[in-house]
Amino acid sequence: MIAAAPPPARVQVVAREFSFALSRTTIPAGDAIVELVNDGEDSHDLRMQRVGGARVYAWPTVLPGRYADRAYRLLPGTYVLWCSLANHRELGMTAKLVVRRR
Ligand SMILES: [Cu+2]
Repeated sequence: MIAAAPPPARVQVVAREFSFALSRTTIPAGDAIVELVNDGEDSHDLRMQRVGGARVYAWPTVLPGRYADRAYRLLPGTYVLWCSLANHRELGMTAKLVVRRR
């Protein structure tokens, strides 16, 4: 018998000038759908990296009023999020997401 995989965790990252607001700051490890929503007036993107990890997860640049979903399988850890456009990160577009063990 094959156990059903748990449904993916979901988190929404709302971008504005100049901040990110997360719908949840902790999700379980495994499959996750992270949705970047641009609620601002400028374009924004999203980059995410696990502390101690090498991979940088990337979302495309999203225009105002648009969104982009990406599905990834995430290991437990603390992830740093930021916008890579212009100097948005320095202006405050950074956040943390904790992925905990199931
Ligand atoms: Cu930005």
